[in-house]
Amino acid sequence: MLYGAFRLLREIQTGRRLDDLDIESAPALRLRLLDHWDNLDGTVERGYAGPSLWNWAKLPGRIDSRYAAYARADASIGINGAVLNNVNARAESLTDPYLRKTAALADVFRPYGVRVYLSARFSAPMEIGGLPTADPLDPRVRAWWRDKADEIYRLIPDFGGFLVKANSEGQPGPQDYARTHADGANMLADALEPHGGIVIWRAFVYAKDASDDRAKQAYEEFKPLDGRFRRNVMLQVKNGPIDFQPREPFHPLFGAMPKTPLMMEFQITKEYLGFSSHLVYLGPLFEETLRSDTLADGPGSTVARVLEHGPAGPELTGMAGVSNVGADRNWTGSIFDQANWYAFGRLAWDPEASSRDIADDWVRMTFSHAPGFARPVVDMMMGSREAAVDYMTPLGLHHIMARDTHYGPGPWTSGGPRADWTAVYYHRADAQGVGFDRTAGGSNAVAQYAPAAAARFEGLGPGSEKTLLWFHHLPWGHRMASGRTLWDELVVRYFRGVAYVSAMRRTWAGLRAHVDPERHAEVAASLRVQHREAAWWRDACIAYFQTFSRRPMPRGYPEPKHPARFYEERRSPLGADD
Ligand code: BDP
Repeated sequence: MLYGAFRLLREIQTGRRLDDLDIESAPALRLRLLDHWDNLDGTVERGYAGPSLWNWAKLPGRIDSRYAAYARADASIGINGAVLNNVNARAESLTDPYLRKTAALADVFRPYGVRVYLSARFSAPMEIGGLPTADPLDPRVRAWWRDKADEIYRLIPDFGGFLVKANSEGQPGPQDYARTHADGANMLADALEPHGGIVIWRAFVYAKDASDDRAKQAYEEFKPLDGRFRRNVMLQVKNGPIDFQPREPFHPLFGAMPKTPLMMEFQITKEYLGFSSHLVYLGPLFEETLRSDTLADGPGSTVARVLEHGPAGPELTGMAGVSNVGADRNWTGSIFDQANWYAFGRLAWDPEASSRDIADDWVRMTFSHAPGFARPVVDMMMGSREAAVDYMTPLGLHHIMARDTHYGPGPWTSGGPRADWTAVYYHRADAQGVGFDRTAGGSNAVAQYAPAAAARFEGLGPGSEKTLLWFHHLPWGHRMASGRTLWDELVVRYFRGVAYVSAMRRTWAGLRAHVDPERHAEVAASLRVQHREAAWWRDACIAYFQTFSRRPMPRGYPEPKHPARFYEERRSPLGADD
């Protein structure tokens, strides 16, 4: 009834005919979750929409009316679960006062079919339980988690379960006790099982002593554990093997874990895609991953199919999105970022849906049905992600953003605590060429894919150009499908990305008559910023890579205004005069 009501509203709002309404629709995935990276102090990790929506200090006494509005928005696009706290979790969220706050939110969300989940800190039995260990095989630890689960379900009978980031980026986990990820996940699963709860264990791990290639680590850790998890454990895998980059190949665990239910983790908040100041519609990114063919089980074993047909049956299927919601008045930091929340929900319901159709619905419901409006706006949105790839990380480049903030260019980033937190580790530019060799002659990460998929990535033809420098280190003079050299092609792509943003500004300026002045001006201002910053990315990256290639700009393309050093020293976005 709930979803039917919202679907009817959508038909009305998008102006479809209602007289012969006859729609059947059921979600293809059972768990459609938002992961909030919200901290108990009100900050949001990688959040660009203001502080957290959850006012922990005032809960449970004061219930902000926006909690219901949030749950209603989730329900309207089929989202049925929310993990309330950051995966870099604090044990406090499992104490009695915080569980009561969580229960108050659960009460508000329940009528909208949204269950609450919590990120669980693995060492909580020590930090708030007074135990000397968090070893998952220690009977006291097991008993502590069982009691904790009982306590939670007394307050929240439909509690969804735990999300866990363990032994990753300094978080505690079972490996601290020489136990495996399966030992840790199964211990929590046993505690939740009597109540019907589940454990969502994250595959985003990479060891302290980096192996030769960070992209290989999740597979190396988890592939041997396939089939070793309890029946109520899901493994949550990021879309790509590194970390939510503008473009990554699909994660090699998809298709490689036939005995383990896998859940997709997308990032809706745009940590690496210009925060909430760049207009980047993520629908095509999500769609590209979901439609990638793992070829693990013959042609057609797309990532979407892997998610839909998990080994545990329909009950344990799902998709999670790292939320972009905050306390900003527009919820997501910008109006167009609402489309990313929206597209996530629609694709979690139907991973085979078209991101263009979804954008079209969103535009009509958000702005206007006027003829001549939706088409150009949808076109503009559909190309916006490719444009960001072009002006940030074309041709398979990745992880060349500024350190820590992850905002703006930083291809020169080197040194510091770990090589795999730098940019030079990933692009490997030298006088000969650029790119990370992940073929058999290099790290051989490509061997983690099914042979037919690996062969595709190993190819150098036009079909592999999108991930070219992800898998190959190639000479600057390498001949591309376009007939240009790699160096020239790189420059052309950087310019193409900036030109797209300039075209978006023109399109938007021409649509003034269809949008109220406030929203029109807000988007126009933001596009202006994006334009300047796209040029910043372009010029900084070209100037930097030119110090290695030592090649001239292709004919008709101007040199960057400044030498590479200028961009390196100047870490903030460029001003109008730069
Ligand atoms: C990276 C973020 C970091 C997160 C981590 C994760 O930079 O803030 O904690 O992923 O997913 O993207 O655990």
